[in-house]
Amino acid sequence: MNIAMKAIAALALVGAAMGLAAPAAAQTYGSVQIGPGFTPDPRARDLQAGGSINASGFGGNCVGWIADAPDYSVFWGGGSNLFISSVSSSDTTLVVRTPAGDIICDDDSGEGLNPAIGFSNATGGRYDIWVGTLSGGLAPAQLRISELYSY
Ligand SMILES: [Ca+2]
Repeated sequence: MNIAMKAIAALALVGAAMGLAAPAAAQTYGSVQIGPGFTPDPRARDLQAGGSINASGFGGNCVGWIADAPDYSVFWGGGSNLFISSVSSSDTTLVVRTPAGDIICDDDSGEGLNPAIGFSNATGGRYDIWVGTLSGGLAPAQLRISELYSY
């Protein structure tokens, strides 16, 4: 795993209303409500990455294929650092909608071809997360939510 803050992704703020599912859409793989000091760290969720939406349509550095509904949501208590990573033997990507509605994407900022997005002093609220596959199709991946590390 990387040292905390090492892999903070370049941010691509693409705007809120980019056609992603409405905030009320149910997450395919659930959600968690956590805050600074949460245990266990990381929270891990196995899922199938990928979907029928081309994330490059969101602009910026967004790439990969994602589902319509969010895969997972984190309801963050606010403060401290928040790292969102996907660990997979496939080349996966991340799309995250912040509590402010900004869309942030990453491809390979984690270990190997894993995507990782880090928020310093993360704003409290809801983070909707999509895990994509760079080349399309579905692939098993493990989403990891951490206050300490990217993966
Ligand atoms: Ca990747």
